[in-house]
Amino acid sequence: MLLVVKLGGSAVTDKARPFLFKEQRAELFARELARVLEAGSKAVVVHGGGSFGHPVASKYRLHEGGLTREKLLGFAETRYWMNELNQRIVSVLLRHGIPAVAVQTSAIALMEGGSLRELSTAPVERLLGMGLVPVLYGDVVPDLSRGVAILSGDMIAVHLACALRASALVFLVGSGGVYSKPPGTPGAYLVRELGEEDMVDVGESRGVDVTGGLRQKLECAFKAARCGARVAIGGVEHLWEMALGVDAPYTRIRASRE
Ligand code: IP8
Repeated sequence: MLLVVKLGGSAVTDKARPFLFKEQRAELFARELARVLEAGSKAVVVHGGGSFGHPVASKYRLHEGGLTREKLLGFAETRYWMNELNQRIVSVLLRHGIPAVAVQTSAIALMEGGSLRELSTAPVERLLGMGLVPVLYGDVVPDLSRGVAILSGDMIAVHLACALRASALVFLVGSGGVYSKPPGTPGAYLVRELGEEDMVDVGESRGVDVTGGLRQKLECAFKAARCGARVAIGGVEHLWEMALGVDAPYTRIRASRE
């Protein structure tokens, strides 16, 4: 069994406070992932930008593209902070005995017009074949028509889940799943199962997020479900249940009936 897990930036950083890494949440993630690996699964981790990548990418307006000197500085600075967050996550995984190996996403990805054109899966497959746990991340990448573009971790995760025929794709989010209304508003409840046909207004994420929030995440989730992966969105504390398909409070994504 292969698990692709997207560790949302909101799960391990505080989106409202730049460069704040939630070490204890990352520790919990590592413990849960270790349990999944002990159950005999292989895993690929893809993490988001959170308060390391998004504020920098947004400061330089990288989502608008361009190749000026200023944009190139923004490209380099965003890469620097994504690498920093990646190191923090990998180091927590190593401390928990997980053979995690960073894969620099912008070196294996190419975009065109803001859409993913290429993402080489061979390096990831080689590492998986050796028994390692590749750790990729949302990143700023070259774009053939725009110069630079932001590639979200969600897009990477769904691409890998489909290309590598993963049995499960789990999105870990700070909110603990998909809610009927923005979490915290009166009457909001956790949606336990969601299909494309019952898409409701599920609200938008807060803070700076240059890659489109919850709606884009759900589109990625439905796409992966159509590829045949078991897809779930939930909190770090339920990673093991989501990976193995055991019931718990999280949102299960139902594949389209067509
Ligand atoms: O947080 C975006 O990845 P995401 C990464 O998965 C950057 O959307 C560089 C902002």
